Amino acid sequence: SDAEHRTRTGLDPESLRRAVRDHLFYFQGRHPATASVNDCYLAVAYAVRDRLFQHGVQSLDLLLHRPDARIVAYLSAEFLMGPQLAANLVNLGILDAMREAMTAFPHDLDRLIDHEEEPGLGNGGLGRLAACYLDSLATLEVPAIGYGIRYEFGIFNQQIRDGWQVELTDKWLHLGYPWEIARPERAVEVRFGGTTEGYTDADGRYRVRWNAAEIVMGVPHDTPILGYRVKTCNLLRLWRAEAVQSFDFASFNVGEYGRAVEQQVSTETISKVLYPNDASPQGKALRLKQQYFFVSCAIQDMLRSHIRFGGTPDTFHHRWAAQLNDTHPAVAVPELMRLLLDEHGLEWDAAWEVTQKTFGYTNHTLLPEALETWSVDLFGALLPRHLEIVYEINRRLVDGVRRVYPGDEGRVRRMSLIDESGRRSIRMAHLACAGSHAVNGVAALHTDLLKTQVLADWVAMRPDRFHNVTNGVTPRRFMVVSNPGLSGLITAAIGDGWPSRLEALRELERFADDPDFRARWRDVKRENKQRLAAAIEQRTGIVVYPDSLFDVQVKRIHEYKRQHLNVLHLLTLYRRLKADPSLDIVPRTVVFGGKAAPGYFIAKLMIKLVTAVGALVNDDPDVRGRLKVVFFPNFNVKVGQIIYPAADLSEQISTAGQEASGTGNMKFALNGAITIGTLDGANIEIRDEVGPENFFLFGLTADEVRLRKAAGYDPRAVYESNPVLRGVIDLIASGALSPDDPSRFRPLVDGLLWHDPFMVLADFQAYVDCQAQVDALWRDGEAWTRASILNVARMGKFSSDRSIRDYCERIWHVEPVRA
Ligand code: 26R
Repeated sequence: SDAEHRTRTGLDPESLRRAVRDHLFYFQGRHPATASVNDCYLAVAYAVRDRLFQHGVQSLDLLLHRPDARIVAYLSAEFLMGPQLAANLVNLGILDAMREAMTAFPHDLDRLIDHEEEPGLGNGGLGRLAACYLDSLATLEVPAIGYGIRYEFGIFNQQIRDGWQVELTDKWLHLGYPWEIARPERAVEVRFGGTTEGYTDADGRYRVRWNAAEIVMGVPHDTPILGYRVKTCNLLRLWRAEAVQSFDFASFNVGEYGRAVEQQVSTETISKVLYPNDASPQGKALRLKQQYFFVSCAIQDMLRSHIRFGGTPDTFHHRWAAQLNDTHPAVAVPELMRLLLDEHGLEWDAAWEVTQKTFGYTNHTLLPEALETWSVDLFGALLPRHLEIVYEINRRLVDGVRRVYPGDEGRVRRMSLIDESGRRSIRMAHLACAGSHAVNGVAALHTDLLKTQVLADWVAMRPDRFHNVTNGVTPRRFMVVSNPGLSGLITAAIGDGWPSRLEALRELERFADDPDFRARWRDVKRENKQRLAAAIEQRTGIVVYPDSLFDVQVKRIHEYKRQHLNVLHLLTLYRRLKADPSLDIVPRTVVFGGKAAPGYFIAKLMIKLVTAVGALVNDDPDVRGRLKVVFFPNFNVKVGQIIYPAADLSEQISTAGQEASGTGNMKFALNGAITIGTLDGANIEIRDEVGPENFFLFGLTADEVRLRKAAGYDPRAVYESNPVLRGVIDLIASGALSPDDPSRFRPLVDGLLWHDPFMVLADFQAYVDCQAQVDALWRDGEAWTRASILNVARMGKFSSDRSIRDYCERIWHVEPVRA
């Protein structure tokens, strides 16, 4: 009936209210009056999901009638999606309607939004970028599927106990995840191990058969991805590993129940847990299994659908543009080759052309320890057929290099897919380059360094395949959802078109000198800071003052990101105050947040150092509350949504040349924070856009870092010659921050004094001087506000919509499909 239909699709408060009541009553067996917060949350989520699927079915219908349309497959081991409820309500345009609908229930909408737990299926930048790109693809009406792994346990939850990080299992599924739908009927089989054998087929052609030792089922779980105020609804398709049969009756019958269950348990470990490393890969067999598992599921799924829509294997690339999000899915290259050669009977050259035209590869890091390699032995044991294919790709590659550069065996060794020094291993970045028609970096400097250093040999051979696509973030989540105050103010000034046309923010420039507008701008920031102050007190017990300068560094904890440089500045301020308690200083609240990889000792020590500095300064009577140091626990997307809107100063202080792009830098600036940063990653482009007078720049350039190292950098000499630096280093070394264990921070101090690979000491004085400029601008509240407004006004370039347009034009050659 009509009324029933509206209960599933209606967007007005009354239909929504009916929909929520319906779900509560008939699906959860709850009476509205006694429903718990989780009951209400699930009911609202299901009501919203109905509306998403309504759009989803329409999107699919559209594709059915457009078999010529090219679809993007974003292959990523990580998708850091963040909370879904508020973002979906915003994209559907029913946030207010739902808020009104929920007045009839015992828990209001904001309580439910706050209750939602996020699926933390990613480590940091790379996984969150994938999520922003899904939002933009849908918003730009480009058909797309994100393919990944449905980890049962995502990134660990971080607790701080006695100032140290403690890791807890992330049980994101424990209360039920309402946004996905399992599709067991679309399961595929993935094989591992065994041997290969050659044979001659009916046409007399030599073929290869893979006799695998193990079979696993991949079961897709789909989450609808709706664009902002459009009808396009794409898909995030995550694969869960399951045993082929849950009981091995043969073993069961002879009484080997244990063996049968063991088999099932071992199969299901494949999608059990996300590896928390955000830097150095461990050559773990399970990780390679995860990678091949989801990639094989994805490629089989794509081929199946291509053929069902009437395509043939040799036109696969007409239908699909597949992006490799770093090298984690690079085994897709030999997997597509295997399917085309062995299962669909294509010849090598034809299969190779399809493969290269299908894939693009994005590099996300230059850190040498993060460049993936797999030992040939492990790879061959798990994927014997793929190893043969990798060897054949390499044979042809090496032939090509020798043709172009006869006699240059050094170049052959450098470019080979196989690293022959030491235990033989496969260089996954080289495999990804070989199998792709386009390779890109994620910010101008990063692409430049990629081209001139890490992949220089590849550029020499195929210069036209290299591109830059500077990262971006979605303004829907990181402005509209998380900062309603600022968004409302902007909309009142320039209209409501900016969230999907972010360059329109430039119209704010004419308000930068309007005293009234500035005052309202400050009011919004203050409210956001109050909200954060409350969260800080609730989670850490530390009281902070919203009138102080909120100075924030949130990101994974890593030496190259230099949280310890920030700490050295704090101790500099502290020592000044101790020397002269009546000193007139700018009150600051310095907030840190971020997870350390569980096995990364120095990173965990850096967290302890921050909390130790907090313990030292926060209640010191000489400080009188003018310096507060907070470590906000368990930084994730949800916490970010509280923190970014409340920041005055954004710390982007990595060693130049180390941070590929950074995306937190964009989230801060879009929320009116001013950046203090180095010429690294996308900072450079942010500064170009907002203007050097609205950006606090300090530190060595990437070139200077390189030259200084080449000339023999001696951190000890810097220490000896700078009394302020000596003061703070000595303070840490003295044990005053760790009376219970005076030598606790010795490893950190010694690392800085004797090695300092990230040039912390070299940049120390420039950083402290630059912070003094920050103070000076802060003291002029009007000038600060003006710079804040101009930052937002000029950040339009950093919408992920712009990034996705770049990918569509330069790399994927795909077009929107409009309803
Ligand atoms: C374990 C191993 C293979 C591994 C290494 C590195 C796993 C995950 C990573 C994470 C890296 C690739 C990452 O997140 N890189 C970040 O990508 C962001 C999006 O492009 C950039 O903004 C950020 O600068 C970069 O560090």
